[in-house]
Amino acid sequence: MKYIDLRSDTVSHPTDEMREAMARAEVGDDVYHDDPTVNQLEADAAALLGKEAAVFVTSGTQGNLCALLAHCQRGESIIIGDTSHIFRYEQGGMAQLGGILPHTLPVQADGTMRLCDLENAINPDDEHKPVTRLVALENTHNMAGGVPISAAYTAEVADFARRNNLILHIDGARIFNAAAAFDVDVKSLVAGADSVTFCLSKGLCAPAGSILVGSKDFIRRARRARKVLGGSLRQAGVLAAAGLIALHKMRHRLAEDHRNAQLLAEGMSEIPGVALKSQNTNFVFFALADDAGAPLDEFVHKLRRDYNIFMSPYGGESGQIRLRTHFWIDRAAIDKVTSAVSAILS
Ligand code: TLP
Repeated sequence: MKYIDLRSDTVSHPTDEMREAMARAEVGDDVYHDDPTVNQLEADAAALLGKEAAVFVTSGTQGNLCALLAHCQRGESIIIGDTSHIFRYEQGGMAQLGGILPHTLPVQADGTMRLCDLENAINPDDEHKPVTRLVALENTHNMAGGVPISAAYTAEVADFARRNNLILHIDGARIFNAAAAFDVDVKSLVAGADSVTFCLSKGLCAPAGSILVGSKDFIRRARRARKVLGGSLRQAGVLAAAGLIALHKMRHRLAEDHRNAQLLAEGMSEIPGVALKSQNTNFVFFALADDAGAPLDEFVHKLRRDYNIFMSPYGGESGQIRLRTHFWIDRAAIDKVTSAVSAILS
């Protein structure tokens, strides 16, 4: 990349190996289940997460929406974190298109919801209330700063869901970052979940596409939801070919992104005028100290104009800047970033 783009891991480009595999991909019409590359990707993804079946979807947003539409009826309610991506950044698709009501709970600093809050959020069998159908977790938790959610906590929520006849869905857009952070088999992080969405783009570098996994019957219903959302692709093998490399190769290098995020955080924290806020997995957040002498927008503008470095002012009033490391951010890029920030703030 000619520039250093830290705004998100969604900005990562496909690797050369992916582009070559895409050019060579065997394809067919996936609506007829005829695309061998998509079929391979779905089978491998289901096996890797320990579920019966999988469906390739266009995006994380579509995967989450297909899951909710397949699990819930109109007028039903789901329990979900108030800072979850599904609630905050997916345009309320569940309500717009599925008539599903979100019952939000506060997300704690570690990305979890308290079990007592979960218990209290289930509606009684009362004709005044929507039926509570599902609980959703997010791993890693984006707005909590990329914090990974442990297998132990997920198992507790899965147990809570089972006891109360609820479905557990995980928005695991970055579930492989969580697996890398804990150095565990990803199966352990999703063992009790009925469905999981994860992204092949973002840190895994595929140009597009996500996967939704679950039981065979659930995936059959999710495919129907994908169709009505216009997400059923034809010769999608060209994308799935990159997805296979994401799944089998790129997930093994995510710990390197986490180490780079740590180096970036350390480097930034030594610069006068920078107040480091947090670092988890591949996420780094910082603010400018009051005496830094540079308003946030001007700082971000100068980095882009003078150094080709892209950063994202995050969350408006929070006054923070969010950085994400990914495949295209190496150690040399991190050195360039810390030098540029020092120069601007000096
Ligand atoms: N998140 C994007 C933006 O939409 C905020 C980002 O830059 O982080 N779940 C989680 C936890 C996500 O972070 C995202 C993307 C999604 C779902 C949606 O994935 P896409 O963009 O593929 O629809």
